[in-house]
Amino acid sequence: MIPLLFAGCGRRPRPVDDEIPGNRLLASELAASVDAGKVMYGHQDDLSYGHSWKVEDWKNDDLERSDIKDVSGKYPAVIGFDLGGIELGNKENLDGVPFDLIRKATLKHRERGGVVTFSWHLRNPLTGGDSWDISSDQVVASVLEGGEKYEEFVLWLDRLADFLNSLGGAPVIFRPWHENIGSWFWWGGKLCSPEQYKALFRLTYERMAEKKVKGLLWCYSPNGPLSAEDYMSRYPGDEIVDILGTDIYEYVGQDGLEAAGERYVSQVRQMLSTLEAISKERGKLMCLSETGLEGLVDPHWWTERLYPAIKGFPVAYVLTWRNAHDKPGHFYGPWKGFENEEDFKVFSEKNDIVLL
Ligand code: BMA
Repeated sequence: MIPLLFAGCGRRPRPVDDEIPGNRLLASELAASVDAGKVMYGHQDDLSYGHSWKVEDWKNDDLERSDIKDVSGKYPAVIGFDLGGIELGNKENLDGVPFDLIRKATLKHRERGGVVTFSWHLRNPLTGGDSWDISSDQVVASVLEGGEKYEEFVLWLDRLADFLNSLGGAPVIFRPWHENIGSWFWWGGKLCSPEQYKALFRLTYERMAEKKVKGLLWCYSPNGPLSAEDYMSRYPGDEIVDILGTDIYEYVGQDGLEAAGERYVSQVRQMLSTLEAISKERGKLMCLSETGLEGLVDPHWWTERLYPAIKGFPVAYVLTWRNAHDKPGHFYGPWKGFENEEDFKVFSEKNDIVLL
């Protein structure tokens, strides 16, 4: 549980524990921003690569390039990185980003006053496949205490803890076991019971505490939209979770772009209104932990879709997914020269949207 001091914003005060001041500070920063009616804009992998470039020599690179900055003149307030691969002791994550670069970028962004969030697309400990390997529904069972992969999984958690400890207490948002109601990751809805899922989350939380990892704010982020009941069906508990998140993307189907955009706005608003009620009741922060439209095929996506979707909700941040440097159509943020640059600029200059 993260100690929080919320001044008169309807959230329940929580006890203060001076041993872990970093996460208290970060939570207060997020709460203050929400209370001021602001939403921080975030982008995945922002300082490590962009649509057509990547940092080659992280040691000698100041990590000052950003697709978002190229377009808007400012850095995203929130940057996401993925820790997939840390569990194996790899030097680079699953997308080829060195963990040393992630550490350097995290500290740099933090110094700049920004917020960093980590997701974890880790390997499948039972089959040896990746996060998306759903060939067995025994994986979560196998890593819980008494399971055949328990010891190995604890070693994976310890490697994660070692990396987090190497940040020297810099506070970050940690968002493991995401999109867990859908069934595309080995910890997904049809791949384990709610009790097994909660036990997995708890094991992760407790192991980080045992390894004395400081500075984590824990985010729970099922794929939305969902009813409150479905959202809470695998909720690990108020004593663990600090931020209620959700991942919702816009998908263009047979009915075309216009319908997809309208569906997206309505799904996001429905989910955020559900989250607002839960977060008020439980004294939690909330965010749109992942979102976007692949390839930004709507030239007015920022001002006519994302902005109306989040307008008026107390979301601490929204994060659009990565601009892959090696897959030309796989991008969710603007980049210099792309047609919806101007629309992003207008979005980024709104009074309630925060960049740095
Ligand atoms: C997914 C895609 C993949 C990537 C993964 C982890 O959504 O972007 O290409 O490997 O996230 O970053």
